[in-house]
Amino acid sequence: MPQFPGYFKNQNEWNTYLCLSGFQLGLPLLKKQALAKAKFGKKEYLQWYEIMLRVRRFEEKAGQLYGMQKIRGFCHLYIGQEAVAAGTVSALRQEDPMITAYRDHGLALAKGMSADTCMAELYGKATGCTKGKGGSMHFFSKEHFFFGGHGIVGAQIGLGAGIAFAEKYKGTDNLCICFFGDGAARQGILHETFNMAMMWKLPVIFVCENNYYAMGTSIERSSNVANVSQLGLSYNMPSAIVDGMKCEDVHNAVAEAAERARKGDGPTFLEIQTYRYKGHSMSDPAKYRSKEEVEEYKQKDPLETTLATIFEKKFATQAEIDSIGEKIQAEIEACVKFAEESEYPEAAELFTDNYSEADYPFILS
Ligand SMILES: Cc1ncc(C[n+]2csc(CCOP(=O)(O)OP(=O)(O)O)c2C)c(N)n1
Ligand SMILES: [Mg+2]
Repeated sequence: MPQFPGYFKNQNEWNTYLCLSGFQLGLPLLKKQALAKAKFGKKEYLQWYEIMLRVRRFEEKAGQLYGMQKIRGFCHLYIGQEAVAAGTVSALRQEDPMITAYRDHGLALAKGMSADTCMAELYGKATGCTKGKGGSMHFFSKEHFFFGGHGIVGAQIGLGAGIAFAEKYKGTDNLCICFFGDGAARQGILHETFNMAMMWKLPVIFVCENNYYAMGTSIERSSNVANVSQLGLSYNMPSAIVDGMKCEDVHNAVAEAAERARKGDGPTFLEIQTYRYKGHSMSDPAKYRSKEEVEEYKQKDPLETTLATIFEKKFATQAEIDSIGEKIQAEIEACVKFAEESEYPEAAELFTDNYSEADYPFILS
C-alpha cells in the first residue's frame, strides 16, 4: 500500500482516495495532489484572477438587476464556484467542447463568451447568445464550443458523452468537459452514461461540481453515498476528489484527466468540491444552512487566495491589480448598457430555430 502522503488531511481521506483512484482495482492511480507540485507562474495566476473577477462582478450585477426586475425568470448565480471555471479553462484547449447545467454564466464567461452577449441573453434581448430566447439557463455558443446551459437536471451528462463520441468519431483529439451538480449525480442517466463512456473509452471529463446542496436538500439527505466520486468506481472509471476552492488543484486534476482522454484512455470522473455563496436561485433565501457554514467557505474564497498568492509571489503590483479591476468594471458597465439598448427579438423569431421532426408521430399538422 502506498505511503500516506502529507497533503491528505488524514489516513481516512488517503484510504478513500486510494479506493476512488482505483488502487484496489489495479487502475492507474490518479496523481492528484502530486501534480500540485506543477509550477504555476504569473501567467496562470493573472489569468485565473481576471476570469474569476469577471465572473464575480458579472454575477453580482446580474443579482442586482434581477432585484430591479430588469432580468426575469430563472437565474442561478455561480458566486463562490469561480475557481472551478478558471482552473478548468487554463488546463484545456479552446476547442474542447464544454457543457453544463443551468448555473451556466460563470463557465460561459470563462470559455470566452463576452459579457455583452451573456448580459443581453439575461435581458431576453435579440443580441443575446441565444437570441434572447434561452435566458439564464440556456447560454450557448458554437463559436466558443459552449454547448449549454441545460435546465433538465442531469440531461447534459448524456449529451456530454454524445459530444465526446462525436469528437472521437471525427478523429480529433479534443475532449468534452461535462459539468453537473451533486443533485444531478443522483439521476439514472449518470449510470447509463458512465457505463457507455467507459465501454467506448470516450474522451470526456465528467465533473460533479459538488456544492453540497441540490436546491434546499443537502447531500447527506439525498443519498447514503455522500462521497460522490465513489459512483465512478462501479464502472472502473478513474475518479478523484478535488478542492474546488483552489484554481491550482482544479487545473491539475483537469490537466491529468485531459491527458488521459487525449491518449485514448477514456473518461475521468472528478468530484470538485465547491460552494455557492448565494441561494439556489434568486428566489431562495437559503434558510436550510447556517451563516457560519457560509462564512467558513468564504474564508477560502478563491479570489482572495489567488490575489494573496499574486502579491506574495510579486506577480503583480497593486496598480496592476487595480487596472484589471477597472477593466472588468468597464466591461460590466458596458454589457449592461449593451443589454439595455438592444432590441427584443421580433415576434416572428418564435418560429425560428425550433427543432422539429416532420414524421414525429404525435404532432398533428
Ligand atoms: C429532471 C429534473 N428534476 C428536477 C428539477 C428541478 N431542479 C432544478 S435544479 C435542482 C437541483 C439540482 O442540484 P444540483 O445538481 O446539485 O446543482 P446546483 O443547483 O447545486 O448547481 C432541481 C431538483 C429539474 N430541473 N429537472
Ligand atoms: Mg448542488
